[in-house]
Amino acid sequence: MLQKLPAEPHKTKIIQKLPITKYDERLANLKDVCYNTFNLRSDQVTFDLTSTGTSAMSQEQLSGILIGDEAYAGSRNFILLENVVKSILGHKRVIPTHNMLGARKLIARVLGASGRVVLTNSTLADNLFADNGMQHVSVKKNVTLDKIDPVEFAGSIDIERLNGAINKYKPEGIAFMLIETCPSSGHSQPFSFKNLKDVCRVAKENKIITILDISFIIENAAFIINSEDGNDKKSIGELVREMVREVDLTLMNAAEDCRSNVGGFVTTDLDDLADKLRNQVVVFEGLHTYGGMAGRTMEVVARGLQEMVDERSVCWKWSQIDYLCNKLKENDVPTIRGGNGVYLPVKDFLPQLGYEDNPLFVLSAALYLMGGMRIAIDAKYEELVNSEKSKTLGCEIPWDSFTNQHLDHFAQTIIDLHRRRNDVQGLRQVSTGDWTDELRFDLKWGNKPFCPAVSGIDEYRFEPWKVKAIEHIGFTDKGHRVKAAKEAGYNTFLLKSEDIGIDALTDSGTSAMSFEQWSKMFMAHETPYASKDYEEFVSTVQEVFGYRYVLPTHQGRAAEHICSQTLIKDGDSVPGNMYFTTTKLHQELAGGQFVDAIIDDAHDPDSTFEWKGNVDLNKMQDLVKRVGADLIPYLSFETCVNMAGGQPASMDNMREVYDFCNKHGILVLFDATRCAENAYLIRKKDPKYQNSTIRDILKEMMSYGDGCTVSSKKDCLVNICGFFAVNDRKVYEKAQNMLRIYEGTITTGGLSCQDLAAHTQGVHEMLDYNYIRARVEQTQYLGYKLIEAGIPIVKPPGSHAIFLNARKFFDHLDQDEYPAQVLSIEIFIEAGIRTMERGNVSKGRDPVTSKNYRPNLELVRITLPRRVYTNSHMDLIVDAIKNVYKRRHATKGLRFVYEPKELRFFQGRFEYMP
Ligand code: P70
Repeated sequence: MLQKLPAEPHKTKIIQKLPITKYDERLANLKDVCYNTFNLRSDQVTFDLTSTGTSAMSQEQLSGILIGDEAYAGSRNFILLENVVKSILGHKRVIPTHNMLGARKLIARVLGASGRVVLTNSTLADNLFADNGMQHVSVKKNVTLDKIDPVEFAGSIDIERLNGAINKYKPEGIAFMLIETCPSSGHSQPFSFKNLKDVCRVAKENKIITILDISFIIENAAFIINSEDGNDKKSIGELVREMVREVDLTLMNAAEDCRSNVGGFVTTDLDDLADKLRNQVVVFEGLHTYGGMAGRTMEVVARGLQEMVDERSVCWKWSQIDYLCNKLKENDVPTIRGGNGVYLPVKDFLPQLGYEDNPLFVLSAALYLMGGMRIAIDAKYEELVNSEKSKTLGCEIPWDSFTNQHLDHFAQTIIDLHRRRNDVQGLRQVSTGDWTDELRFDLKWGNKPFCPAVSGIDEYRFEPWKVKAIEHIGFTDKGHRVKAAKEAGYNTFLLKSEDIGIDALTDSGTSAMSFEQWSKMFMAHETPYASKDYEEFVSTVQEVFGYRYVLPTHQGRAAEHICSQTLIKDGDSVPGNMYFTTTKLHQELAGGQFVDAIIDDAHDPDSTFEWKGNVDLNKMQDLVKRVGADLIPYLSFETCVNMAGGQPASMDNMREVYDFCNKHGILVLFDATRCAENAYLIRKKDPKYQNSTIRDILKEMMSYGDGCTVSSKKDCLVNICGFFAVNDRKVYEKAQNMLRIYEGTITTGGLSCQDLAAHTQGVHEMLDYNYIRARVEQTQYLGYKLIEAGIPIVKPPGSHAIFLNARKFFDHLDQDEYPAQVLSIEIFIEAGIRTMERGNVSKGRDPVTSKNYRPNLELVRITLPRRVYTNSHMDLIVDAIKNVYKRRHATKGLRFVYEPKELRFFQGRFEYMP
């Protein structure tokens, strides 16, 4: 049996922004294309619900794009494809083609002949075979729509019909037998393995060639494993090979289960047939070792073929389609569960419409209008409307491209439409044309609205991006994790990444970049000197942050080093709204002393005050009184304060603090590392800003300061980079010298131009309200779910991380038994989730007494990378912590077995107390 997965067995590597449209725009777009969704442009469509060429690739597949051997003959990529076909499918010969039609073209030339018939389980005639004079004869089992159920294997061939057809047309009159895996013309229903074997036996007895279209072999195999007796112990890989062994030839559309964008091939073990096919390749496709595919495409296809039998990814697609299907069924929406998606029976949906009202096109147009979804109709019109296929509209779900939040949106749109189906009217055809892409429609009743105006997408609750590339994550069992934890000395810093399922150690440098960022990187011109990428980096930071001078640094602490050395002199006091380790260290190295100036609420994990990042003006006042403003070079003002739990400061506080500092000649320098998150929370919590853009809010925030240091590895959505920006020319010049000495040239700060280019794009993306909303709301989602479960956390939930209160969690442990360390390692052992200790271990020992500091806050930080994990992962984290909480009193404390003097949290090793 295939296991149901609660969350993706991968993380997001690269995202692409989804086009978000408004109802009125969609209505206008629909009118423009005369209600034919085929002709909508991709930037008008939020969700293309076709699986063809739209799946997310693995990062290994994607990187294959860059290692294409574009040789005309004998390319390395083809040799790889041959080897993978051998190992995954078991066939020794492969004939590459540019796509599925290329493959069918070869078949038609070699095995087809005018007047012969094609026996098949497809219910729709193949246009290419028809054009070559062949007749389509469906021998599929007859199953009425209401009886369709995957366990029925409705894609099977009816052996009686098959025998009847063989008797009628005689083996000589039959070109070949074509068996499609989960055919879309049959609502993506599978055939059974027994049926395949029976069909192939009959074909063999009659010397009829059998061809298996393996484009959806994984979905078909999954059904067999899950519901056909005697197959539940097989792996997907085994079953795929067994299925292929039954037939003479296979055909593959590589844009389906191989998850390429394009490509195809034919495979066989029959040498003379392979030779004939090869001779046709050179006529129609290309040379026999590339067949009309670029070398890079063959690389992507080969890697995809290798990966498609990965059990976990199959389990996830299975779980996703079940998830969508169950949501619809729970809401009484008539739904057929197909291998490749859910299929909506048109008649049940729109019973009031007749044939002449074009109900299939109506349903497609209505789903676009209500939810931005496109389910295009692509066929020969007359044949389609007279076929089984036209009875349903298939919402295909590509591999790994959409999250369950997207699926929730699809479900909600379909449910809404179904509830109000009586308000939908018909379309009349106003053009002629043989093909559906040529058709134009108009409303049947021009004076009535087309369909109900449900807000749907305008109030969406999903990630505003789709997944373009994924990275597989470590999946281990508990026994393995217990071992791994012991080997790592019960310290999450010492765990190997390959043993981690969900990595919530940090949000620093761990973001998924967008395709837009990658494309800007590729366009950069590398030079250590002055460059366009540097200029764009500077002008973007100037424009967004509002400061005059900008210096790139390789990351945040380099900016802090330069800022501190430039502004602080020996004996200075540097107030800040809570310390951060690197910030404080650089202030001290420059001869300053850190003074905490955050409001008291920030130190109380149970205070629910909404601006726990605020600076306490009384503390500032006291400091000025105590040391004098002359010894205070600047206030270090952190946005969304990390160590306080990702807590924001209010705009009012920033304004008042700036006024105060100005009056005393004290500069305000922001640590604006998490500034966009702070801006979002201002918009959310301060009614004065509810209609402002993130860009405007950030600009105003920064106007209450004289400069900033930033670790761009957080909000700016890059994996490396930082900067120092400041208004004062003298400070800038001093800092430039530091940059030349310590970091690199003044135009790169030691970075590559690619890094600068990715940063420029990242800064624009962080200001996108839809993005930053999804980002912060994911953290809030996790926080409130934990609160609901009664888990003690720092309140209120912040922007980048949730902090567990380990002291309360393990109330039976003494702080010197390191409860936060225990909690972080227990969460790993429970579910492979990596978090960070922020308590007694991190704080260290008092050098005078050698005793642990025993800080007030004994916390475990669950930090969320940006755009990487989904809410399904969040649910998994919550369940894991709940389980640890249940057995908390049986959990023992830890003690050091190796304790380094400095920064002991990185390298320290522990053992459980006896
Ligand atoms: C984290 C990271 C980095 C950071 C920060 C703020 C508010 C500056 C920096 C430094 C990484 C980290 C760093 C030290 C100890 C543990 C973790 N925070 N200001 O995970 O920037 O790393 O780019 O040099 O949060 O919170 P950089």
